[in-house]
Amino acid sequence: MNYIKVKGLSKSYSDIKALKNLSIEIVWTIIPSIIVLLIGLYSYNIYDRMGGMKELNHNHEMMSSNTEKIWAGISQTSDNEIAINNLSIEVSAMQFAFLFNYPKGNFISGELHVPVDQKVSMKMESKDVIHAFWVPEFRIKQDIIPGQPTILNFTPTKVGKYPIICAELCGPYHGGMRASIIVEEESDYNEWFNKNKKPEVNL
Ligand SMILES: [Cu+2]
Repeated sequence: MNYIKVKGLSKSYSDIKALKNLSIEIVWTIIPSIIVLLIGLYSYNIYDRMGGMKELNHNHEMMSSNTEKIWAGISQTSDNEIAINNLSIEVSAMQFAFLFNYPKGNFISGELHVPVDQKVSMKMESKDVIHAFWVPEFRIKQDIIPGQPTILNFTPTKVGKYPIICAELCGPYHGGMRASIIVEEESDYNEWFNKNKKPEVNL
């Protein structure tokens, strides 16, 4: 019964004249090719504007050690840029959470707060297995690897709360490894920052 059905189907397909029409084949090949090419060029341009094509610098002032090798990242920031715009955050990933360390405020947060329209520089490292920092709304994703810091820089442009999702299968509770990024007006961010910041302890 099934055999007859399949046979009948293949026969009706071979009868379709369009499959033998060269001009239609050319049109439906060229149009998607052009669309794909344009999407590719557009994406390349955005990735370039984000700094994705910049070479990774191996001695980064933001980092604790000058000789630390940065393995991957989107948008390397020059040391100058960091000096001017110093919103640097250290991200630790572990099974099954993200932690955001604000070295300037000497505190750690489970929520990532950033001011709108300011470039954020994040250095990320995993405490155990490979995780991935993904903010679907921002279209950014970067792996977080144990022992090999990666960099992710971005400039949020819209106030709001967005999900951060681990995009690398990292264990049984991987699906629950989520956090939030809160993009807020600079005054709100400063208020939050000042409320959380701790004085440096001199030992
Ligand atoms: Cu994970």
